[in-house]
Amino acid sequence: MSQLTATRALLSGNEAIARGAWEAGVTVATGYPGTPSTEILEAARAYKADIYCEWSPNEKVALEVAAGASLAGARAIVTMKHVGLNVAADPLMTLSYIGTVGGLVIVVADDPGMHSSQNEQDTRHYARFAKIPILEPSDSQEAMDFLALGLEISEQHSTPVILRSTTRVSHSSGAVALGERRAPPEIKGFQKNPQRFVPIPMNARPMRVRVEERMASLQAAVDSSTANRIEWGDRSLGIIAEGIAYQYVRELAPDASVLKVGWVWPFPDKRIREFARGVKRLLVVEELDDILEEHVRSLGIPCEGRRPGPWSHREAVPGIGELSPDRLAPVLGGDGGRPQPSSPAPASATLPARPPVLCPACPHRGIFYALGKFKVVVTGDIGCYALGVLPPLKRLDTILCMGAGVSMAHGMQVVESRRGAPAETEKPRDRIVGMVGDSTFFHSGITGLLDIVYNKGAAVIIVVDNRTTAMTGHQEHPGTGRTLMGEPTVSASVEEFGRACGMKNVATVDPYDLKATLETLRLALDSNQPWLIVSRSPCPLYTRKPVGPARRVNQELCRKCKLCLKLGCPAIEYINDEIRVNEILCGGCALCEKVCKDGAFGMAKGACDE
Ligand SMILES: Cc1ncc(C[n+]2csc(CCOP(=O)(O)OP(=O)(O)O)c2C)c(N)n1
Repeated sequence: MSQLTATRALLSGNEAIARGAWEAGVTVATGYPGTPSTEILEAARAYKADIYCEWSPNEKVALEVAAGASLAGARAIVTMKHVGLNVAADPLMTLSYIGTVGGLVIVVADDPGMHSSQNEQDTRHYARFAKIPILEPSDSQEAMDFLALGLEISEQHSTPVILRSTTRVSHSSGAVALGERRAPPEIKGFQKNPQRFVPIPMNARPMRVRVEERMASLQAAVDSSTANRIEWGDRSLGIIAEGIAYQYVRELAPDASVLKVGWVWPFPDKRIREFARGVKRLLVVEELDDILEEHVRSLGIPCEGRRPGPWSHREAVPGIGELSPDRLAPVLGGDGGRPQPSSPAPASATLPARPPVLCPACPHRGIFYALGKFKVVVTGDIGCYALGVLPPLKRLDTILCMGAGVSMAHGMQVVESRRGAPAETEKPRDRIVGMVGDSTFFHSGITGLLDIVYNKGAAVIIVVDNRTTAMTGHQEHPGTGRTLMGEPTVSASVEEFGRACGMKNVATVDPYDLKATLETLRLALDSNQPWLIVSRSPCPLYTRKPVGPARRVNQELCRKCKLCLKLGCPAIEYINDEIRVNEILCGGCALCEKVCKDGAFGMAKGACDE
């Protein structure tokens, strides 16, 4: 956190949310990592004297833990990325019925443009679906203020509240006014009340009615909330905008009248009507889906946005990807009067595209290379190892969602076994392999494994265990032996989980030991049985230690067969018809040495120096 003054600081949206939680008296903060939400809990850890923080194994558990804390009377937050809310959707839908005691805010960070996500989702749908309020900040200050507002709404209306951030708000920094921690409301502990907290059908039916009554009181509250404000200007154009889109609108159309919507659902109908009455033409600018726009139309108010309105002569607001001033300029008429940049095009516009690659010395490379020696279909998953889909490795065939690497393998293998043995004229069939990371295994891989064993499947499951959640920046998980609070704890064993599921064939390999890895894979793939193979070696970026000394190519021995290039290691360069190792990048995993048939690779300091 960089201080501006004693009471103001420059904070990212995520840091501001963490600070807001501390100031608002939150005592429990849970979550599961996922870009762009991850830094919230990492920043909350700075307040661990006051806030208990945990990485839960997945988002469903995280929400349930926060719900328990809320029912016990504490203020709580839970953080996740947009797809995490799919995982937590089950508790969410019924928590809406049960409601909250201590304020509970579910912070969900959407990723328009899919900077680091497998899909684009608009979390606002969930608010409507679960019939709970959603707030959307436009900058760091609002991220902090809305967190506190969300807790208040949650307590006043006994409802969980969603705070929707987006990549741009979460990761941009802005000045924030700092305050002191306000004493949290008295925590009374859980007060038994089955009619309220136990939604068996006879209780759930009245709860369902109360949800609608709550909707009515929320509707009244949103209409008077200061989170939604009208900024009157030139009345020939009125723009309804929310989230980061508000900032772009203000930049491009500084003179226009704007209705800034911060409490997005229930919709602020009164404000919308008042605003629409005061302007000639109405435009709705929102990122991702046209939720507000559709609602404005449903009120009988003509507007334009994603769809053209009666006055439309401009381009539509883009509905796919992240908005930006550049993308919105044609919608608002040219450059909106903003000064043209005098500086040259940003470097990103002139640099050649570089596909993402596994880091040098990444342990995942060994298992991918070894898998390339077999005829397999690999149902992959999400994590650093997803990069194994790209050339030259090209070893992943599917990705769906976290955990699906295990379960989809089972589904495919069931079909394969029902197809029977291939005819003599047919090529041998591919064996089905599922691959997940260690964090993913604990997140949602275990149940899939249980399914395979229980239902007599025969897929080979590989857990690529690099001892951390690498993809999102090295967070702890149940297998790492440390908590988010920085304390040592038990380290859950993938192998023991496998055996507990009933898996008989469990093996552990070192992915840098290609020979042993190949032997184990052969054993597993030649059998007709299910296997659990744990490919274990820590991520060198996490340990911050090279695996071994850097390698160098002896040019006299190298016959340029280019086999080493098949490793896809960024440290191995092919320049001017010469294969070289970039010793600054090399992490010393020696896989190149192991795949080279000419013995051309050796330690940089030693064998090939002469
Ligand atoms: C439901 C859901 N939650 C969170 C994420 C963000 N995410 C992507 S992969 C991943 C875990 C990666 O860790 P691991 O499985 O150990 O593989 P590694 O990156 O270390 O290779 C996370 C948290 C996501 N994509 N989906």
